[in-house]
Amino acid sequence: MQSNQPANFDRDIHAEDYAGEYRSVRIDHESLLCDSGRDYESLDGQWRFAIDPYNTLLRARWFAEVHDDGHGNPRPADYDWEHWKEMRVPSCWNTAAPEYRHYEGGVIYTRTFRYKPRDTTVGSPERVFLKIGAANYETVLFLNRTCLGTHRGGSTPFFVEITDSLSQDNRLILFVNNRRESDQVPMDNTDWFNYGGLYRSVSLVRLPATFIKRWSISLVRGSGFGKLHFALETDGPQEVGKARLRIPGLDLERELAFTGGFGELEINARPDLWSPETPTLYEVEVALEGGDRVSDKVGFREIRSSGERILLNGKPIYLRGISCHEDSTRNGKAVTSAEIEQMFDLAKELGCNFVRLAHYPHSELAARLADERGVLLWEEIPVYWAIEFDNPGTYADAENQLSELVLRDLNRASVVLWSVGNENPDTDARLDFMSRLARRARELDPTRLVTAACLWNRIENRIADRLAEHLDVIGLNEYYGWYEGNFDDLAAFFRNSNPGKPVIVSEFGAGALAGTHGTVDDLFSEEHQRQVYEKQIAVIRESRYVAGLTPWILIDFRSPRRLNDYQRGYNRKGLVDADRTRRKLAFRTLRDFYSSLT
Ligand code: GCB
Repeated sequence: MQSNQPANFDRDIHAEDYAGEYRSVRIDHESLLCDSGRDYESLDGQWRFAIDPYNTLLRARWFAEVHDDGHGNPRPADYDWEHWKEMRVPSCWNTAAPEYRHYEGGVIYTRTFRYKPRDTTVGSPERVFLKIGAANYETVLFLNRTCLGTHRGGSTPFFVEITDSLSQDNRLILFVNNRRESDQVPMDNTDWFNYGGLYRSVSLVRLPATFIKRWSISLVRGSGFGKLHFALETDGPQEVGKARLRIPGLDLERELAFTGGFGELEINARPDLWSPETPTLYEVEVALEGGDRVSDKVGFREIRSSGERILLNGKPIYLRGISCHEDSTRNGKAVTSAEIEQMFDLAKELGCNFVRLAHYPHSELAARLADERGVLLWEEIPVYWAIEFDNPGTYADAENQLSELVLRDLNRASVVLWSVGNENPDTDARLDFMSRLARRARELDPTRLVTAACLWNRIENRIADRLAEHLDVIGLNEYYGWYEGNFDDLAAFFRNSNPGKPVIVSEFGAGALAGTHGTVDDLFSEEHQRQVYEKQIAVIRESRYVAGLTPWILIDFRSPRRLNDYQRGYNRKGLVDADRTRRKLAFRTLRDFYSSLT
């Protein structure tokens, strides 16, 4: 207690700065570990759950489980973990029960688990980490009465070392808060539903004292597809040692020395190239001498831009794409692997070789499936609309989310574009903010292209955004035929623009309620949506510098901003309805266009 506090100060009810203590230990991208090929112990399943709208777990330190008044007398507790309702992890609470549908704020998840150290033959004790696949938006983590830190960002994974906090019987508490705030990324206004919850898996992983923290392998750009770059980072006391890289499919085995926990290597190799037509993946194994080992399936491909073209493996490629949200009527953002497969099935049925995963990092499973199925991906962070570009804390949050996404998916051949934002006003503060993000993406990953979905200059009716100079590919959102009524302006728009770089039309579209028919002039009819697609395609296909498109959007999605009688809480610009059963007329229009290109 501080000395200037009154004698009757009671921390539980008077301390309004209670949150600072939890936020002082940040869990960020530095926590990320390479995942693949490891044994996980799942902590998914039924947890105990309560909504905590006043953040009392944090204010009154419930996690400390103190049940006396400090003088040995019992004191009542206002929580009762084991009698709380059950909540399945992973899931979004909004879809779990009607009473939670529109809840935004703090919730408490808790469960117990048993732990016994594994017998280790290597002599050194094991280290134990928790992985949280994703929790929206801020998570404060407690194990056995101790706070282990706070993570911000609702769509990326994070890890926490729990070795020193473990006992045989353990209580884990996660305080998850999805309250929308103007200084967050995204901020409080978005055109999608703000699902809450521990909506990706929670697991435990045991590692040796020194382990492989991260590794990456990729084709060296400009090497004529004949060189691989391999990099390795270890964590633990043994900072100098040897690692072994094996790619059995290439008959390749190399030894690598690491010092200071880092090592890298260039290797002559000529793998079969990964592409949408031939999504070849190689098993890659990495092992530390006498210790840790990991493996993954990796594809090798080169992506770059040249003039107004995007080149995949040295050849121009037209990106036949579609935009997608991570949303299902049944599970919200906690999409199942079957639902992700279904999304790719629909994209494939359209003839797509490319998907824009808007507007935030989707499940890492999406990129894994895209690797296997030969779908190129645009991945994005939720720097959306008017976030606080002049707020350094907001920048730090955005940069951290970008770093977590890039580090998570470094070895995914499908991912070819990092998008640093969507539809942001062209202010000085935004230019500084987003150009720094573009630099950060390149620093973490020089092998891919950087983009953003930009707005156009409304006064001059052309592409003109100061951010463009910092991007490899300009994403362009335009809604001629929907928000902008006059189609003639669209042709003029493309004529007026001379971007000097490849452009992806990252959005166009029109709302239509599946089953609603009318004339081409009836808004929200399938016929009107189809006409918008026909007219857009007629102009876009003639453009010299358009290297691809991802119309908005594959599947209708929940949006609390959409309240007219056709919408009823859904954005209806999908080519398929929210139930994923009915294809609207425009589905065929886009499919026909894409099939004419192959
Ligand atoms: C946009 C946004 C997207 C919206 C869409 C719409 O420009 O990028 O998030 O959902 O328009 O439907 O208005």
